[in-house]
Amino acid sequence: MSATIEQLDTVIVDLPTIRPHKLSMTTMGCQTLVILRLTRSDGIVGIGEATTIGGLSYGVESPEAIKSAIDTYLAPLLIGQAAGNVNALVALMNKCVRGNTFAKSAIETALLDAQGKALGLPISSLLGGALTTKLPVLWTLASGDTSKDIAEGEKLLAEGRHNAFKLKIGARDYHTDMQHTRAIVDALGDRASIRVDVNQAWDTSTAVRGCAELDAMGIDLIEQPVAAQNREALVHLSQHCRAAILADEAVASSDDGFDIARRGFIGAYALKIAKSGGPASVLRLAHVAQAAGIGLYGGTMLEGTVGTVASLHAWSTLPLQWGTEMFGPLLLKDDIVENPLHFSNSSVELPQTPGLGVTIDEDKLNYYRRKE
Ligand code: MUC
Ligand code: MG
Repeated sequence: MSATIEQLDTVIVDLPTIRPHKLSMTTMGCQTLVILRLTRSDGIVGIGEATTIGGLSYGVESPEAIKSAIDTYLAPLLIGQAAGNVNALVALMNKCVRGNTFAKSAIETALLDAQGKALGLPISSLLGGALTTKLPVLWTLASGDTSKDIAEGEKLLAEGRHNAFKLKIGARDYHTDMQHTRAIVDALGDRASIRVDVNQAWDTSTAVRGCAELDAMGIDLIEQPVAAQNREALVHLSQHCRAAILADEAVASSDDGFDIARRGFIGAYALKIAKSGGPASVLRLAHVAQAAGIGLYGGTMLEGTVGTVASLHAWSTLPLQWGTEMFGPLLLKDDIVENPLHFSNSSVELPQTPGLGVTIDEDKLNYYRRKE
């Protein structure tokens, strides 16, 4: 008899960051992980994770809402269902629960982890196979202080840990942001690819001016310069900048990807498992992008190790023109897994053991879990 889903257990975990992480909409001093354990009738336990950024300041689902959506709505829907058919379970979730892609992503991850363990295959194999087992990883310089960012970049270059940096701009006034970016390009730009993420902070005319100035500085990639809804401007910028424009908040589902592509967008898409509902669901968006000639980038919602590995399994099956930013675990002071990822030479290794290839450290989980 095939295994059924017996139980879903969620805990909220708060992990401090190694330094304040400044984005246009919030400053993070801690990352909150919603950790899910899905138990099957054959005794196999799959794990999943959902993260967002800064409570409700980045996405529409808070950690508390993710936990509640799983506990109250998704768990009762799934319990008793055959556990092995991930496509059927995703279709059921999408039919009965609108949106809530962050919560669905944790569940899809746990289902794939469990099924991979049952079949003795890594998740990448369940997704059709990895093109590579080493993926490039950039680092985000976002301390909020130009000289600290330069020192951090110098140290990481000297250690050989990263050779591409993303700068977070948009929180401060335009001139301060441009001075900050220019100083970092002058200091590090001859040895590293420098990219910026504006996180929707500019109106259209500021974005036209800003992208031209960033182009002149030699910035390689400009991420989400305008509001997520401002698709016309995003398309226009993609067609007029030398630097590639990366759509992040503007593109979550494959429908978003199709609409932006059909409007004539020629940049790249930041894929994130949380935006699309999980490591299998995100591939639909990737395939739309590929059909439209749009580049691919492995994006992060600053996941811990569980969510980072889940993403890496998906990214490993794709040709990524712009690499990945799966550095989330390195931004955290501690980890809740027994076998952390290996980051070196500007890349990370994809685990090859069945499922995710990650085991929870129960003591650490207990220590950092939020006591209700
Ligand atoms: C984002 O918008 O890309 C990814 C890296 C980082 O520092 O912040 C995130 C969010
Ligand atoms: Mg972004």
